[in-house]
Amino acid sequence: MSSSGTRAGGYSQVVDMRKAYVLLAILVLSSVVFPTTEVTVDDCSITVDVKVGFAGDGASDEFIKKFEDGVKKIWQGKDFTYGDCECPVEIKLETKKFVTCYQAGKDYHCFDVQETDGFYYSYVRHTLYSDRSFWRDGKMRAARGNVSTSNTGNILAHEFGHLMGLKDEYYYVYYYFYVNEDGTVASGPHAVKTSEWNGKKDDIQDNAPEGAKVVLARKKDGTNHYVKYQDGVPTDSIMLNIDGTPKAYQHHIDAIVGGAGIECPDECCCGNGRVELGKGEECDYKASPEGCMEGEKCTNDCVCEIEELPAICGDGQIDGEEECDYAATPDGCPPEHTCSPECACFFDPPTFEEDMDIISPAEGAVLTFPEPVELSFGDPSRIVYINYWIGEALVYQSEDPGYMYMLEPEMIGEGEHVLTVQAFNMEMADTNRSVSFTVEMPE
Ligand SMILES: [Ca+2]
Ligand SMILES: [Ca+2]
Ligand SMILES: [Zn+2]
Repeated sequence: MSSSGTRAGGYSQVVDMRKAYVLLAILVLSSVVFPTTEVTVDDCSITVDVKVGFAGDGASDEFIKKFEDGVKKIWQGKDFTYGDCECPVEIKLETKKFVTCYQAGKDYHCFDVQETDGFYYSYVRHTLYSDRSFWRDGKMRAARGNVSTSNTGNILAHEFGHLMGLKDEYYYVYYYFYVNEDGTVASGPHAVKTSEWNGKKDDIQDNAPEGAKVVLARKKDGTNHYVKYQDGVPTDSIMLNIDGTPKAYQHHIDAIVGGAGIECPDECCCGNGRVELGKGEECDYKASPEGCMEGEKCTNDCVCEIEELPAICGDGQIDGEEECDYAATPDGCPPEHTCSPECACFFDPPTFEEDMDIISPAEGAVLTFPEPVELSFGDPSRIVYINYWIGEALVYQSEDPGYMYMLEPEMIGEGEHVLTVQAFNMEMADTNRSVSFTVEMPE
């Protein structure tokens, strides 16, 4: 499989009973947290955090860099997604150097790295190959492994796959024939998985034709098993083949994230470009068509809403972004503001000419007692002084704020009169208001 004579290999763990009890005790004690590999979902993003330690002669910074580069090439920056909603999946690696893997404890997976130029089997010793689940609440317990400095980046990326719970996608098989006593072959080649050989050995022997015996096919190197690839897996899958340019595939991500029991939340489906009515969506704003009825629009929350027509300035309706509409009554602006042709309010105080009114005396009033003239000003600061006229006579000039003037019936005399109030501004422009009144003298 590998031209360098190095193979990424699985490993079946064999422990004696005493060790098994120790292992069980450790598992019970550490069943709360297994933080070496952890899969978490935050909002709609899924992260796989893997913590890997290195110990041994070959655990140099240079080797760790090679490991990181191998992982990067195969597993990182790949736009992986998970689930119907296609939540983005990111794989992160944290590395640390230890004196021994014992020191790495439960917090890190750990590889013993051998310094060598030659042949070396790399493997991960893991509960992966037992029936017991290695995931607890999206967390995995620490695995131990062996690698060497002669391993390629691809091999290291393959072993890294095991640290995320992936199994090998190749397996070893025995090929055997039934051979007659005279040496002639009684059957074509048969195959059985290496792991099954011991259990089936007797059956295979029993099924031999009378007088025939089982002969194992032998490879040139003297071993008698061959590598088989798992059906349906692409031949350049990293968990199957470490030669050439292997890749990580979607089925790996499904196995990692799904195996850890993580789900991509249904609400994450909004915006993935597919309308998913069963996942709380009425529509999807990235889909085409969006899935709404005519005249409706899909919101960012994937709900259909009646599409707002653009506001038209001057149509007499204040709508949309319009502050006001100059053709509407009222136009929608606050007092002393006017609606512009662009339907925005602007400050528009009354002009000087519009600025004054006589409130009292009222038109046609009858005066018998002294009465003050009451004026109103929109903006008194515009007025500098005021002249009061009775008929043609200037009777009073006021510069005081308030501009008070008292009408005295006795001084004015009986009969009809016209009061004219003449206001001047700073530019000496003037405006005036008049009112008619009658004076009646008390008897
Ligand atoms: Ca969707
Ligand atoms: Ca309008
Ligand atoms: Zn492997």
